[in-house]
Amino acid sequence: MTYQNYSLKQLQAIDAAHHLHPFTDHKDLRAAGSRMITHADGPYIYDSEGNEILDGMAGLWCVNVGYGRNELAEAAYRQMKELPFYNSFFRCTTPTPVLLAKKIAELAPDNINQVFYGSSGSEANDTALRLVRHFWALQGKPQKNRIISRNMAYHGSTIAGASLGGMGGMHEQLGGAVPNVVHVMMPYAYELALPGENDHDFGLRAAKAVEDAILEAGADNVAAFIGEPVMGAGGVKIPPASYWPEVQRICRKYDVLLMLDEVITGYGRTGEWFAAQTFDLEPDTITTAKALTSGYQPLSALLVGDRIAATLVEKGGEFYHGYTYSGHPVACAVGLENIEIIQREGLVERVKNDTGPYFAKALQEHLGDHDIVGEVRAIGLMGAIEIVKDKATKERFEPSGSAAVVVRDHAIANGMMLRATGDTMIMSPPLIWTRDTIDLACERIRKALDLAKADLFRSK
Ligand code: PXG
Repeated sequence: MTYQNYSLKQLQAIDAAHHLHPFTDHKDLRAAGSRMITHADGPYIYDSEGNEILDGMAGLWCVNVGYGRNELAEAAYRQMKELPFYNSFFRCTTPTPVLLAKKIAELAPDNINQVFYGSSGSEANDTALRLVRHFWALQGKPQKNRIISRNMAYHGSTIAGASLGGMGGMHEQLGGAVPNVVHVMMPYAYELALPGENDHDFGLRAAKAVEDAILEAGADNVAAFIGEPVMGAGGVKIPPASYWPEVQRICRKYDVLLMLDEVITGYGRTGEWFAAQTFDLEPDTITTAKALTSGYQPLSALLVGDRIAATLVEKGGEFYHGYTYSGHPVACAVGLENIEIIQREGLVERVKNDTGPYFAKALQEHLGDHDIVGEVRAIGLMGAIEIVKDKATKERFEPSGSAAVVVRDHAIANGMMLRATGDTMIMSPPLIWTRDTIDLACERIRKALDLAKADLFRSK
């Protein structure tokens, strides 16, 4: 590649002329020009101007083993030379998706032993939606096809993903969502708990919203409930401990399938291989992608529970669904190597026993008392910082969503990549972060908060 022959200005001009970006206001982008990330190593990314930035988002919630892993490049290279592609249709397959499926089944909750591949989380959720509806049709209940999801859920950006998700702006642009998906309240105590309501009771009330939606439709018409164990793009919303056990109880009571979307939480982020294990759940499906390859290759795996898988085999008949790249041998070779790295380096245990608890404590101690911080919360290596104008009343800066962008821009300028969503800063660093990296991150974020505070109150 010869991008080094181009100046930043030239690359930006070509970008503007030819490249439409995901989730971007292109008018804004033209005015600002894009930031060009050119290389990365360990926990750091570097831009075309040579700035070193600590990557608090692991790329986009995915680079769990950090950057610059030669083993992953070599696994891809070896597989490309031996067999760059063959499909898994028509009674064929190749060895790497087979071995990766076995590996994932060993790590997954006990009731899960099968895997269906795609290339993205959105594709995997499309598979999940079709599969649960197909399951009920095979059971002789084709009308049992309603899906219950939640407001502010993010399940991807294909039409199925956006329909399952609960993002209003995305629905408006869909021109017709997939029918029979409904959304209930999210378990977000910071904003939705009633005055005097404790976390436990709030969690039960949020779970009750799922039961109400089942009763409203009639259990015979509800296929499944889908949820991210911890809502990610919606703002790292960690549910109260009472929420998931109650949701699972309700699903079982009404024979509604439980679908977890672990595209963000899968492969160690919460201190277990899957957040299903963190919350002690036995879901019927688990959607995974991102950290399955640490983002080094596009790959998703829908983990399919025994009940659904057994029905496919018993009832037979073709499931008319799949992608050219389902089980792509190169992506799966990288996935296998990635999981081996996570195992070899004990990264899941490290998050659970060391860096996860340290991260939660550090955010609390270094940032929790800041004047424009309403709340910090963390689970594993996933964290959120609520930005407020007034700590006591939780009043936000106007207009909504603007303050977090100010914090983010100061953070990046000070060598810290954070993501802003609404009025919340969110973090999802690589699992290779050490206590020292966490301290450095807190230092840089504190500085960004100080600078943002000065800006935000000056402009009032
Ligand atoms: N489910 C969840 C829970 C996700 O977080 C997807 C599905 C879709 O995955 P793909 O691979 O199709 O993008 C995601 C993706 C953000 C952001 O801004 C988050 C995602 C994607 C893009 C941006 O936080 N999550």
